[in-house]
Amino acid sequence: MLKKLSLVLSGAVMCLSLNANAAENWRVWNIHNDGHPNTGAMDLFADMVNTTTAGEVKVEVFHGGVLGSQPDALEQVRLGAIEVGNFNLGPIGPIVKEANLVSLPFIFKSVPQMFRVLDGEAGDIMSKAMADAGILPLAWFDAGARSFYAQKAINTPDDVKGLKIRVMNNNLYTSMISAMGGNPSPMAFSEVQQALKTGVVDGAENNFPSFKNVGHYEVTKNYSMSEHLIIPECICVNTKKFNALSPALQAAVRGAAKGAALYQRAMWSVQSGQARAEVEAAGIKVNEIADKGPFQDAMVKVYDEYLAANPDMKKLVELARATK
Ligand code: GTR
Repeated sequence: MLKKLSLVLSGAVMCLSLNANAAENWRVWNIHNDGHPNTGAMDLFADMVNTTTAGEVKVEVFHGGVLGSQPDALEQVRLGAIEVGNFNLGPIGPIVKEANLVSLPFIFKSVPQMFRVLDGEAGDIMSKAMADAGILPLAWFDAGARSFYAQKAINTPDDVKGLKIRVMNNNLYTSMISAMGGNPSPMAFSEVQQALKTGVVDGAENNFPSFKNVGHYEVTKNYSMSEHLIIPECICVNTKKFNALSPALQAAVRGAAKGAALYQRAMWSVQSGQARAEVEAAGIKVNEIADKGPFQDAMVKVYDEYLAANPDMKKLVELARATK
C-alpha cells in the first residue's frame, strides 16, 4: 500500500516538474477576418508573445470566429479551454455585471473619454470584477461608436418603432430597442448578414469596420449616425492561466497586449474612416443626426429600470459621468 502511494506521489511530482518546464500553448479567439483592424492587432499580439517569451508561451490566433460564437468563446475562456480572446465588452455584461457600465446607451461622451474612464477608478473596478470571473483584461481596444442601419433611415427613436433590430446578447440592448418601440432580436454576429438579407431582421447596429467587413452593407441601404453605444473591446486572458505564469512571462504577455492595443487604436482610426468611405462608395447613404437628444431622452427609462434593479451600479455610472 505504502509502495503504491509513493509511486503515485512520485508520478505526481514528475508531472508537476514537467509542467513547470513545458511551453504553454495558447489558443486565441478572434471573431474578425482579414481587413479588420483587430485581426492585424491580434496577429501582432501573437508575434510579440512568441518572440518575447522565447517560445515559452506559444500563441496561435484563430480568426473569423471559427472557435465559436462570442458568448461560447467567453465561456471557453472562463473555463480555460481557450486561453485568450479579443472580446467586445457588450456580451461580457451578462456574466460580469460591472462590465455593463459600457453597455448603457450614451454613457460616454466620446472614445477618448471612454478610455479615460477605463484608465480610472471605474476601469479598475470593472477589471477586477472581470478577472474574478475568470476573464482578465490585459489591454483595451477602440471599437468606435455603434449606430443603426436598416433599409430606411433612422433619424429619430420613432423611426425604430415596429422594426426588428438585431442586438448582441445583453438584456440592456433588448431594453434599449424596446424603449423605442422596436422589436429586439439577440443573435450571433455570424448570422446577421443572412438575417438582414432574408428580412428576418429589419436592421442592426454596429461600427463602420464591422458593418463593412462582414458584408452587412451589401444588404442594407441606410446607416444612421445615432452613435448610441461606445463599447470598448479587450484582449482578455483566462485569469488562472495568466496568474500561473512567472512574473517575467506575465510582463511579456502584458507588454505584448499593450503593444497590440496601441497598434489597434492607430489602425482603427485609419481603417474606420476607410470603411465608411468604402460603404458610401458602394451606395450606402450615411445620415448624420444633428440632435441626438430624442434618442437620449428615450433611454432615460432604460437607466431608471436598470439602476432600480441594480442600485450597486450607480457608483460606476457616477464615476463615468464625473470623468471629463
Ligand atoms: C463587433 C465586435 C464583435 C462583435 C460584433 C457583434 O463590432 O467587434 O466582437 O461583438 O460587433 O455585433 O456581435
